[in-house]
Amino acid sequence: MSELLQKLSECVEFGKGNKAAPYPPQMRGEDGADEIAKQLLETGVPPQQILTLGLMPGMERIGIKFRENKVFVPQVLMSAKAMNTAMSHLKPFFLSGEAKQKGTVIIGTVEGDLHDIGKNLVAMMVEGNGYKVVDLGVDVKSDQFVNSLKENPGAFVGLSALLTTTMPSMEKITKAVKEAVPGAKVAVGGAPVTQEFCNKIGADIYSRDPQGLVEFLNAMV
Ligand code: B12
Repeated sequence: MSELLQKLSECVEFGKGNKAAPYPPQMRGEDGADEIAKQLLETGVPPQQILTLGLMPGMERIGIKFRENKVFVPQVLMSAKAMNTAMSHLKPFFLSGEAKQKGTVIIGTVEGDLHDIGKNLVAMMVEGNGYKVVDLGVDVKSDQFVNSLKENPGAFVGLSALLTTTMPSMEKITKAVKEAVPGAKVAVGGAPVTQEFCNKIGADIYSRDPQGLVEFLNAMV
């Protein structure tokens, strides 16, 4: 069983979705995340273990490689795709409450900003590391974040901005969220965002990559 879990983590790390997938070339013809996740469930391995001992270690390894510039956006997207394929078999168990997730993260690209590639990547990595993600999309306004936070008490909020002109929205949203839900934690990120800006607007954490956010969340739960 541990061998299969190890294999599953490699499928996520190297982006092997299913047996038919030609990528990556060194795993051609082998079972992928799809087949292995099914096999593990059929042999009675709890979904929680498949997530924490199979999928998450693979996602963590790709997150670290991405931070170290050893892999790039396309490889991370392939990993996220493999992860999602496996998750489609596990989701019914999580939705039924049979298996637990570590927490909830509400994420969105701030008002006025339509860039979502980085935000989607962060969402995938966070989900891949065992959190429920509520993705509010792009051009998200303060009241949408506040309403979602009220619907998901205790959730963590993640804001993404790619335009210098939308950074003020980040400040507006951070203030609104903290005013409406005292104690709420807000993470900020995106190419123009800096630690200094994070401090200035009173957000709780800035990270230049998804892995930094995952590590912060893991330390909090
Ligand atoms: C793709 C792109 C677009 C696409 C967006 C498609 C999409 N679905 O996202 C389109 C063509 C629509 C677009 C439109 C525009 N764009 Co544009 N776009 C880009 C481009 C080329 C890539 C951005 C990207 O996806 N990067 C890859 C991702 C993976 O990186 P990332 O977003 O930074 O995310 C990473 C981190 O920042 C972090 N992260 C991101 N979010 C978060 C959140 C949290 C909580 C955390 C912890 C981490 C985190 O994790 C991610 C992974 O490491 C950049 C230039 C560039 N090379 O960066 C310009 C760029 C961002 N765009 C720019 C501009 C000006 C525009 C337009 C205004 C152009 C125009 N005149 O219409 C419009 C704006 C539309 C709008 N209202 O949003 C400028 C911004 C300049 C500035 N300083 O403000 C840039 C820098 C180009 C330039 N050099 O001029 N754009």
